[in-house]
Amino acid sequence: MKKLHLLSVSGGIFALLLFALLVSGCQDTSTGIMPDLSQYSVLLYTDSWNYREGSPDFAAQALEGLNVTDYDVAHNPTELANFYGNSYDLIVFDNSWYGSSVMVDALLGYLENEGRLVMTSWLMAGNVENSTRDPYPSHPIWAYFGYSPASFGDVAPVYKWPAEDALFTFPNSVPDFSAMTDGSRIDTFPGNAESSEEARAGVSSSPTSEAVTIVDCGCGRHILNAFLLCNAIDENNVPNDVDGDGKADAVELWQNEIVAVMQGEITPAELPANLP
Ligand SMILES: [Ca+2]
Repeated sequence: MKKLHLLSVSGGIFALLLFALLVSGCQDTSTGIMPDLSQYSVLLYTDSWNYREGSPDFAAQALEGLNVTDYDVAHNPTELANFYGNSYDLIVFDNSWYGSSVMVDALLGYLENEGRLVMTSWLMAGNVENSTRDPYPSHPIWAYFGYSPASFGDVAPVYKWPAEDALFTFPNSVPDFSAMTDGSRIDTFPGNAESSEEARAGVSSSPTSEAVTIVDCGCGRHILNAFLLCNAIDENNVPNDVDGDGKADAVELWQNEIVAVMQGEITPAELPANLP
């Protein structure tokens, strides 16, 4: 009887250990706190390829996967103008198309109001195709990320620096973006980072303060992807899943970036109205 009892106890301990191992394998809780995002006011701007072609929109999927189901949405500068003057806890800006100078100025004002923002953008190419367009590459908004646009080009791999950084491990384990498909002839904007600490990824396999394509502000409130996350698809529009975990890699990175900027006490900030 005693032996059976010991076997039963050890079996129970083994089951507990197995359960703990499975849980910890699903989510690494040692690198951050999972915020309850359902309580916050969120604005999504998306004009991504995916949205425009009727494919799954990665940023929207990321929000909904984080229990953000009631949020404002704009798909172009005119729709965004409907929300000027509102305050938001978080803005997710998924941009791969033309913008407006008012729109960029409004986002800058939101950052000046200490707003929280995760952004992927094509606006660094604002004056590339037509010299009469606004000079977005020289807009002061980029300095808020500790980033300055330096070049642009076709789709290129994006490597994590370093791979074990919490930005790439919590709550999802995110692979390098090595299988993206060309969405336009201008897809990637390797730039210069003010400091190596703020440079989180780039187009070279080893870290450098140049050729940076993911940069944060060092303030914990905003992150810029200087490449088009909507290109993380194959030629048949199937989302990239380089790490084979069954989840679109772009959704995984959006979620990690959102969770990274939603740590600590959250205060809503105004998206300014009546800009000059
Ligand atoms: Ca994946």
